[in-house]
Amino acid sequence: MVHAEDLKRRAAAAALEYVTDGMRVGLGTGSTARHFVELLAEKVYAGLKVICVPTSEQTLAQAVELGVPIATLDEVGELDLCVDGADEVGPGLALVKGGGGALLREKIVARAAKEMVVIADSTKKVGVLGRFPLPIEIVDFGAVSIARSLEEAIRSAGCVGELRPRRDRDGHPFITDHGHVLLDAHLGRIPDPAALASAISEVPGVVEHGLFIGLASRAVLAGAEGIVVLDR
Ligand code: ABF
Repeated sequence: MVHAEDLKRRAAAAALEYVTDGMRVGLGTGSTARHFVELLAEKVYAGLKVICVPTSEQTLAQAVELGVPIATLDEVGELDLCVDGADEVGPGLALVKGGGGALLREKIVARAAKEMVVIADSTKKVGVLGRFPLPIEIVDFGAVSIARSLEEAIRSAGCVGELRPRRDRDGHPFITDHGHVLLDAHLGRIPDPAALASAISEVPGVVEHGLFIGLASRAVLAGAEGIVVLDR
């Protein structure tokens, strides 16, 4: 049996082929993106010229440590490519992201990129999104009231389930890189991701949510049988 880490690394390695000299590249967050940054660093060491924008403090630290050239998004403006992991890859390359808590920057970076390539092991591919809890980043002012409005919004989009505050390893509220809190919507299934995305976005106090719709242009999925590339 192939180990999940090997599959993630294979997906990351396959996505390297989309990176060419001179590109401005968004770097994702999570264990699969971590493999990508490691492999990209080897290419940079061998002479590839890129400038990268990390999607989290974690990825920034890794890139700096490995000598990958870094800039802020405002310094580079537009990106040629963004390579990031996902928690679920659904029909039409709609994604659930944010299990690592970096969804806000991930979405800003993905939106600023001409192309977003998702890298994952093939178990992330699903027929219906929602088994993985959907992260929702909110401000902490009026969090109880925001949560109540969110529950209504979720029901209005045809979903059932429960909202739970995300906790860190010490049991404290999880605080994002931008100082917000996260709620996880345990829904089981999301029959209409676009309807849910707009219902959530309409709730005041919501900063961002982990549904990425129309952003990924390609998914590189690694399974025991090899690499499968899906295009939107
Ligand atoms: C990030 O990393 C997230 O949006 C997603 O939550 C996660 C996937 O992590 P992994 O690659 O570790 O499965 O891209």
